[in-house]
Amino acid sequence: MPPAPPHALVPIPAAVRLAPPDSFVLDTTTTVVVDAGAGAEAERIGQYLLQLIGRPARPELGRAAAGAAPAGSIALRLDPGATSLGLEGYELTVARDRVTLVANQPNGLFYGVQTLRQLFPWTVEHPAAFNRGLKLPAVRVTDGPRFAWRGAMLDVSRHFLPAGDVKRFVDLMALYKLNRLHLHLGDDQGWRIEIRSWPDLARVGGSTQVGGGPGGYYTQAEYADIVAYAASRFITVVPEIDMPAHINAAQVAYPELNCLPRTPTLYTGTEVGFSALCVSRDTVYRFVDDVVREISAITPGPWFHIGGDEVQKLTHEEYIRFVERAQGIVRSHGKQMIGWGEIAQAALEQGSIVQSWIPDSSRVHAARGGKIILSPAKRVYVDMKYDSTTVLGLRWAALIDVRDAYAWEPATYVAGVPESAILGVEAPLWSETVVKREDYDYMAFPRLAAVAELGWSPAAMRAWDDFRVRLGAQGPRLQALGVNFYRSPQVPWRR
Ligand code: TNX
Repeated sequence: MPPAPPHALVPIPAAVRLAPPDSFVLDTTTTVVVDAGAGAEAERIGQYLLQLIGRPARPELGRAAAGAAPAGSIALRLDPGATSLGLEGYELTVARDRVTLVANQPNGLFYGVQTLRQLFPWTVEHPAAFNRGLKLPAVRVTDGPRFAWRGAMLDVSRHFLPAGDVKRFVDLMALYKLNRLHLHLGDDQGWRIEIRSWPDLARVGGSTQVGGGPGGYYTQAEYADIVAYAASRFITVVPEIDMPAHINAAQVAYPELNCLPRTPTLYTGTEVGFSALCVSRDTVYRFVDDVVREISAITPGPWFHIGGDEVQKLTHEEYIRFVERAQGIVRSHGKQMIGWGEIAQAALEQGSIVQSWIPDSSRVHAARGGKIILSPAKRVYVDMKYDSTTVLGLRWAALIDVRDAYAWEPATYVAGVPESAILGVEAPLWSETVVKREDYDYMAFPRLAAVAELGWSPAAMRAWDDFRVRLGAQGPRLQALGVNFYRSPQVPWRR
C-alpha cells in the first residue's frame, strides 16, 4: 500500500499548493458566510455547503460585506473582477483562521465547494459520523476546467431508471465536477418520456424493457424536476431521442411510423439496428417536430440529441436526408443538434455537434469548424466489462479497467480532431445488462471519476500512478455515500 497522498482531489486541480503543517478546524463556532449582495445563487450554494458539512458548523448562513468575513468562517465570494477565473473556475484558500473561496460565477463557487468537500476527511459524507473537529489542510487551489463538456449518459431506455435514482446519480456527478447529463430517452426497447400530442409513445412504448420488466417513463413534470435538480448542481440535461433507427418502441405505439415489411411488437431483446422510421412519410416529420417541440419546451439547455446511430435499414441517401431535415426541425425549436458520429456525413451546420464513439467521420465536421464530443467506446463506454470476470456489462468494444478509462489523451485520440475542435468528453452507460441502482453504480464508479479528470484537469497534471493513489483514497468516501463501486485491483483502495 503506497503512503497516503498529500491530498486526494479528483479531478486534480490546475494548481494546488499545500502549506503544511497549518490546518483549519471545523467546529461549532464555524460559520459559512456569503457576501451580502452576492445573489440568490451564491446563497443557495452556501446552504448546500452547510448541508454537506452542516452538523458541526453553525446552522445558519452568515452574511458579510464583500471581503469582510469574520475569523473562523468559510467565506464564499463572487468577484465580478475575477474574470480570469472564467465561468467555472475558482480560487480556494484554506488558512489556519479562515477559508476563502472566490469565483467569478456561481458555477465556480459550486466547484470550489466540491474541492472543499474533498479536502475534508471522508466522514463528512456520512450523516451518522461525529464530525466535530474535522481538519482541512492549509492549501491554495487555483482551478478551472480544461473542457467545457464533462458528461455522463444514462440509458434509461433499455432499463428504466426511476427519477430518484437519476437524481442520486446527479449528486455523484457533481462530486467530480461533471456538468452534462445526457439522457437516452428512446430506443427499441422503451420510450421514456411523456409526449402529450402522441400519448401512446410513453403509455405503450414505455410499458416494458430488456428482459420484459415493467419499464416506465417520466411524465413531463418528472422530467422537468430532474432537469431542475441537475441545474441546481450546475449540470445541464441533454435529452436524446434516438432516430431514425432504435425506434421500435415508438412504432409499436404508432405503427404508421414504420414502413418496413414487419409489424412492430414490443421488444425486450438486445439486438440493434432492426428498426427505422418511414422517412418518406410526412407523418414521420410531424412526429419528429412534435417530439422535439415538446421536449425542447421543458429543456432549458441549448441541446437536443437525435441519436442517428446504427442505421441499417435505410439507404445512405435516405439517412442523410433525414438527418438534415431533423437538423432544421431541431433548429426551429431553438436548439442545437447533437448526434452520434454517423451524422458527420450529412451537411451539418457548424453549430451542430458530433459525438464520436467509434472511428467515424468526425474529422469532416471538425474540418468545417464544428465541435466534437469524445466518447470513444474502447475507453469510456462504462457499460463495458472491467475484465473477463465482470458479470455485468458487454464486451464488444473492449474490456475497460480503470487505467484504460484514464490513460489516454483526448487531443490526440482521433486523427483530424485537434484540441480546438473538442468540446469535451462523455462516458455513456448503456443499460442492456444494467438493471438497478447498484448495477449503475458498479459500472460507473470508479471509471466515471477517471473520465471526470480527463475532462477537467490539464493534461500536464494527469498521471496514472498519481491518479490511482488519489482514487484509492476516494474509496471510503464513495462507501460512505453508499456507492456500490468496483474495487479494481489496479487501485490501492484505502479503508
Ligand atoms: C452501441 S453507442 C450503441 C448502443 C448500444 C451500445 C452498447 C451507440 C451510439 N449505439 O445502442 O447500447 O453499443 O455498448
